[in-house]
Amino acid sequence: MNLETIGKLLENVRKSNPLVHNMTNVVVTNFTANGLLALGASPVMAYAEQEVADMAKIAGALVLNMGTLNEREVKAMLIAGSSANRHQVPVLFDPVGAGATPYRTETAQKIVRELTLSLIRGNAAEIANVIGESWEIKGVDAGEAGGDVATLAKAAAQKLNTVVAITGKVDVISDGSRVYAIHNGHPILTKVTGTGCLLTSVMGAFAAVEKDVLAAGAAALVTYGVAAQLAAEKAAAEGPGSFQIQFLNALSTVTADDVHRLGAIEQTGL
Ligand code: ATP
Ligand code: TZP
Ligand code: MG
Ligand code: MG
Repeated sequence: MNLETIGKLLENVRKSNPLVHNMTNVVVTNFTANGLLALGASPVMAYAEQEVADMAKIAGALVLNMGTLNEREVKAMLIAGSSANRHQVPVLFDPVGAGATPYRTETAQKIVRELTLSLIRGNAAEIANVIGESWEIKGVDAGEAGGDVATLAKAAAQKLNTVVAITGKVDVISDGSRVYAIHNGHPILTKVTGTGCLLTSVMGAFAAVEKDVLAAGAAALVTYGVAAQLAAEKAAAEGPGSFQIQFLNALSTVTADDVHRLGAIEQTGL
């Protein structure tokens, strides 16, 4: 995985304009659609159990996000996910708040049990709770308790037989054998709600154009972090409101050249 390949994948997303079917939460819906549009993908949100199987099968990727889950939506997610699985459409999962309540933890574990997932992205606490390990979580935000996130990502990828990304100050991504660490991003991302959720959908856009899900996921993490750095240069001092606008702008203008200049990815020794 090198920065040239990542730049090419970014250009492929823009050229292909992939349709990304999102079943996401009420907090981040508009931000997610705008972020995908800015990047060069084509977002659609669809939830009705009568149509999700049809939408998922024509999409380049399906993104399931349980941020504001309810029984009707979980049922529809399983219908959409099994349609995507039947039609070889990659399914990505964001287990928002897994571990915060028993209902969230049980639902996340049901989704990983019943669907074949290409990628799961969350904070460390969410990923730990999906695989049945306890890790402090406060609402939907990662707790303070530390731990080795690279080891956790690799173990979770092996246990769930999928690519696992854990984000935070440093992002890690593993397919169960290789582990990459990405040192991009900016702390002000934590002051805008939905930056994790949008990232999972951006990973969906990359997975739609690249079958190697580890490469697609790593490329999305680097591109997203570099865009955040460019936006922060312009707006971090003004605060999260200005940053959010500049971040959407940066997703639409970030280039392969920026990725080459600022991207920071390494394969870990694990
Ligand atoms: P949480 O609820 O714990 O904030 P999340 O789902 O919002 O999780 P994040 O882990 O915040 O997801 O990841 C979203 C983006 O923010 C990623 O690109 C990540 O690299 C970046 N990020 C998060 N924390 C930092 C930080 N301290 N410094 C730099 N980038 C960060
Ligand atoms: N509550 C339920 S979903 C949600 C909140 C605040 C959004 C979480 O978004 P992110 O991307 O995990 O910060
Ligand atoms: Mg965050
Ligand atoms: Mg999140």
